[in-house]
Amino acid sequence: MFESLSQRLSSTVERLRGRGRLTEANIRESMREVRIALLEADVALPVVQALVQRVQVRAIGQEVMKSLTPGQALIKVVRDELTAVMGSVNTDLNLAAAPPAIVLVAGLQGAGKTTTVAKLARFLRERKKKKVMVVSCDVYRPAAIEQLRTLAAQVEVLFHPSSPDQAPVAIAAAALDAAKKNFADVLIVDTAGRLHVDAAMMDEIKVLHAALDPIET
Ligand SMILES: Nc1nc2c(ncn2[C@@H]2O[C@H](COP(=O)(O)OP(=O)(O)O)[C@@H](O)[C@H]2O)c(=O)[nH]1
Ligand SMILES: [Mg+2]
Repeated sequence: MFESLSQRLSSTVERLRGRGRLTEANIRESMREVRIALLEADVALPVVQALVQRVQVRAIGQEVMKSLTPGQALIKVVRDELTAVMGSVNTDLNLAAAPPAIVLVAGLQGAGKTTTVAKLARFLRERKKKKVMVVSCDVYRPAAIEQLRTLAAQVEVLFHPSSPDQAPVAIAAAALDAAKKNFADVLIVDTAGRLHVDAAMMDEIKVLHAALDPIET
């Protein structure tokens, strides 16, 4: 994301330079570009607003306006603030386990877990050359399992079928077995969404976690 944003900002800055000095008005204009780029990159609106606000405050301050290369200084401010939002350390997935490495995906309802399972599966297959299997332990939401089946086909990874009448921990155990038999490098386990206030569902995820002993959750 930073690459496209950086490019966009650079071209805005170039345009501004053509018109002479960086001014408060044209900094505001480039902030509009930043805002659009972030929104297009699917960053949540409150996050975008807070970030643009912080960049703007710094951009019209000494740091940028008095810099010999204001355009570059502005880009640096944006980069700093983006880094602060996204976390300054980029940690890779830890898959250094005896295969299959198990990734358990847990979270709130509608948070994007199933989509993330598919994106991660594709990333691991294409970029890391891993043989990936996915399985759904979401036996609560109608069509949750079918959703993952469809996505697995799209991203061309192995799909371990499950059904709503099975217990999640039984599904997990069967999938682990299948992953081993298929020599999968990674097994990604999708789960039903849950709230921390739902004690039964929280117990379920604990049991799943204990049964699978995932390397990443
Ligand atoms: N805009 C946007 N929508 C997403 C993203 N990830 C998932 N969604 C959508 O959010 C909805 C819920 O996603 P899903 O993966 O089924 O969430 P789950 O309930 O946590 O498994 C679906 O309509 C997805 O298409 C994302 O990164 N950006
Ligand atoms: Mg889901």
